[in-house]
Amino acid sequence: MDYFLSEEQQMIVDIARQITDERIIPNRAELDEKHEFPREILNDMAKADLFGVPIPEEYGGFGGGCFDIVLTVEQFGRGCIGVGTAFAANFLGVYPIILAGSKEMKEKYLPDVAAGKKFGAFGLTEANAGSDASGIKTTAVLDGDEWVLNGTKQWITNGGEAQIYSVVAITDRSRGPRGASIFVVEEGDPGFSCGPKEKKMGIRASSTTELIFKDCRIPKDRLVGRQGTGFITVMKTLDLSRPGIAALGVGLAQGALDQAAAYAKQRQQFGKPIIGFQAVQHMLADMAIGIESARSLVYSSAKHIQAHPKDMSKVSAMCKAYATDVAMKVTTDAVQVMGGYGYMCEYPVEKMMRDAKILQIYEGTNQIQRNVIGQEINKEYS
Ligand code: COS
Repeated sequence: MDYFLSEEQQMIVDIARQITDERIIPNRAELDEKHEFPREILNDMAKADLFGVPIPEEYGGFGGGCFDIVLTVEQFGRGCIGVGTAFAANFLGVYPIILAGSKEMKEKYLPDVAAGKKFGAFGLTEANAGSDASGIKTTAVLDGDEWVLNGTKQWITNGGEAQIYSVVAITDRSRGPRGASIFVVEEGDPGFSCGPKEKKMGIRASSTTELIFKDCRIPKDRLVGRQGTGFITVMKTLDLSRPGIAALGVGLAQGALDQAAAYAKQRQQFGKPIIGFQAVQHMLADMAIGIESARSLVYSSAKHIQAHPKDMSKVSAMCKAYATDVAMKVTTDAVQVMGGYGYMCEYPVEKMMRDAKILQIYEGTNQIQRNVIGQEINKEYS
């Protein structure tokens, strides 16, 4: 379907597509098998200036919006959402600085992020604070000119690989969500370490670790925005980032359909290619309908967010939940179309199906997305 992309948008898609075809697809099976972080591929993305896509122009970026990042990430998702997650989670780590950081903080970090020299991660989740984002226990206490952080973050994407961590900590427990603040913690800060890499069902190319703060001391000016505004910035960060997760889902589902359709054309049973059987055709047709409707919703949501940054929550949650549910269904059906071959590791669809599951879980489960949508509908009709 033609989405009438501008010349610049088409250029982003073409560059991201080339990296996906030449660098991600040929290496994805090995990265998955070895649980290997795709450092070299990320360097290629940096050389192609793709880390600058959502960074404002005055800080060395391309000044793109949510739609531009969605187009980029969709391509990477078609190749491997482990690699795509490493790329996208970098921005999740950097959005708090873009949304709420001071000019000095932006000048310090954003040019290096745009150049791909520094990489971001977002430290929100804890052992007992996942869906309940306001339940975090990590604390930050001001001691002279330094903040002292204590606590442990769990399942942090890009842990151990990033240089810049946006970490959410409680600065005033009595104020509930209004008592959380965000801090930039840098790799090498005293008292900060990362746990070992987690072993995961899928997206094994991406790194997932704990972030451990033991009397971690950071300068006073690493507070992002004003004290106590952390929860709101977290919510806005997630609103801005979730369409990227949705786009990973669209790309992944497209990659799975490409595999299933190509297989169905060459696989012969009962004397003809299985694509000639209506049962298979209907499965492929449903996959195509799901993908195109998800893509349309993700693109229009991203454009809406770009145009109406104060009205992100509902469309962001809708496209995240819908596109990632589609990705789970399509990858599962791709394995079904390919039968026994689909289940074997030598074909990519088993990995795609394993990978798809995380999309329905991270950056807010799809149940939480439906809560967000439901709350917004409740407000609209009150
Ligand atoms: N943008 C701006 N402000 C928001 C917001 C948003 N999207 N969502 C909530 N807020 C504000 C509310 O307006 C409220 O402000 P006031 O204190 O002025 O009333 C405050 O934040 C608290 O909101 P609420 O009471 O709705 O918070 P809850 O603790 O009930 O949490 C959900 C709501 C479930 C939406 C939130 O916890 C959430 O998104 N959870 C999922 C987190 C997640 O994605 N975890 C995975 C992280 S992987 S990186």
